[in-house]
Amino acid sequence: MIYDKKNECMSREEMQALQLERFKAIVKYAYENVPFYKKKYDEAGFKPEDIQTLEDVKKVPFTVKSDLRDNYPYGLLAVPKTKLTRVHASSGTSGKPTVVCYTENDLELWTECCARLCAAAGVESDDIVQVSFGYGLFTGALGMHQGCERLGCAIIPASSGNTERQVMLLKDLESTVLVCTPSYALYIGEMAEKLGYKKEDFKLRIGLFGSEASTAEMHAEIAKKLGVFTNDNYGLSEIIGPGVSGECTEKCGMHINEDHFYPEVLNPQTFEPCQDGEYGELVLTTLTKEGMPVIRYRTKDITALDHTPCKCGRTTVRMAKLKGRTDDMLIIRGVNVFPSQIEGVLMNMPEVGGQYEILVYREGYMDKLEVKVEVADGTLLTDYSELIKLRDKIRHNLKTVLQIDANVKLCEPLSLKRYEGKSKRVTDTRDLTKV
Ligand code: DLL
Repeated sequence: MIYDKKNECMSREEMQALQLERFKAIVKYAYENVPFYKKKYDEAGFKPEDIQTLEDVKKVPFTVKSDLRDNYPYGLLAVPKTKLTRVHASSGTSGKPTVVCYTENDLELWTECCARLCAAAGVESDDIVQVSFGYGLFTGALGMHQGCERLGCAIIPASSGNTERQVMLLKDLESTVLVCTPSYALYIGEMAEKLGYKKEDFKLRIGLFGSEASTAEMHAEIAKKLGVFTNDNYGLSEIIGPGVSGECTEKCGMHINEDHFYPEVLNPQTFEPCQDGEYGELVLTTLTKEGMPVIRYRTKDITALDHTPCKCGRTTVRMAKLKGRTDDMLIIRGVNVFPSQIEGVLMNMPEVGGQYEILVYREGYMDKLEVKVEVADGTLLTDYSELIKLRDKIRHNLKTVLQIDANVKLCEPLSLKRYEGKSKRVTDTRDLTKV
């Protein structure tokens, strides 16, 4: 079902005209209402009137994560605090969280954008939706909750954690849609198996997964365990939360709600726009947000755009599954390695399970890569020669894709750490300040 035909199926000309009109307005609005933008633009010699065409967008200075942190908590508001109706925050790895604020209009916009992506994944009003994201400051749970509620679904606000109970709820409450991170879905699937359930014991039909990178191979693994049609959807707190983009049932990229979020994919070195299909850094502008407009935000997420027509009938541009982030790309002995490449190799091998850990460390002056992965069948651990054979096969497959040697460690099933939210699979102990 196309939730909002008028806005999801415009011609390119109509969309560009709308984007230009909104871009001009939001830049002017931010300049006039947020001292941070006024100062930044004045210093750069940029004036809102400099934007006459969409080409001119490149003249606008970028906004980066530290701008949000430096203006903690309310420094980027374009409205008085009294006009706010919700505040969320992203956890961040160190120090203070990044605070994001919504007015009533922003909440309405957010709900509509999430409703669009849930409908695109096939969610319908009869569905029973189990939201297993952590409720709280994190935008994932409430954002998707609101979107599915708007479609008329019954919502089970399960929150994350207590995985045995998640399985019980799935079964007893006959949930048809599961909302969580892909890594948590995999864990729930494993728990269901451990408790003796088969996928046929559940009524699940759709998995709405997002908030962290996942490969097509991982989706296939989840589909096998839980019997769901898996959907990938993307967003970030700084921009709005979930609802920026999501896959339709064709699964050929995530449709961006580009009437509200203007996307650019730029070469991270030159900042020149990438061609369709060429990977670069996603830069997003909120075109309609009122409480906290964010202009040309460098997401650090790496993706590529696709303007070719989609079979679903939506005309909105699609972004490829994320390849990773510019800051999670590992440079190992000079070679660029994305954790998603390692995941792709492992998930293609039925002999290993879905969980893995990546360790990068330095021995003397030499970078080392270690990949820990669980064997799918625990009995293999007693057969030394089979184990060596499997280890060498994984090493070979990794080398083919990564071009570097990895030390592979095989572990018992269910022995690696599981995550109830975003997973953390990479540990890099190198001190990169010392070369
Ligand atoms: O994770 C918002 C969200 C919640 C999106 C639920 C989808 C579903 P943050 O916690 O601010 O917001 O994290 C944003 O997570 O910049 C990406 O690096 C990563 N990310 C989000 N969705 C995806 C995805 C939410 N589908 C950061 N694939 C972003 C890969 C994703 N990475």
